[in-house]
Amino acid sequence: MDCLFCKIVEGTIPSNKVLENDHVVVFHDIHPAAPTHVLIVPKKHIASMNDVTAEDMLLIGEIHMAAQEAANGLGVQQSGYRLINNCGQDGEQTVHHLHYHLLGGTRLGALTS
Ligand code: IU
Repeated sequence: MDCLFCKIVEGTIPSNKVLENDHVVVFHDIHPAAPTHVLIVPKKHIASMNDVTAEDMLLIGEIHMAAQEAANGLGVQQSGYRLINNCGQDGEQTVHHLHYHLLGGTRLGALTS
């Protein structure tokens, strides 16, 4: 399958990983949008949020635990951070392998005002 994040998961494309376990990898985004910007990526290929099924419920929990661990390791757990999933065209999803952006290290601004 020609999927960039599958190749990063396999290690055939290098990445700057901050965490890896049996289910998830976390690595620095190549175009950081904040002082801390990592991507939390399940090893299983799931194209988007729309393709998550009941079978993936434990995996979604693993993603949240990895986000928390990465935030702690990157030193933003106490100051706070934002976890974002972009889905589909209107969500500006560009890589079609489920992933969550973890952004922090600065005040990110309110989503609504
Ligand atoms: P999106 O949610 O699909 O829009 O985010 C994809 C992200 O993947 C985006 O922030 C890119 O900068 C990032 N990325 C990357 O970290 N490494 C790559 O080789 C490529 C994209 I292509």
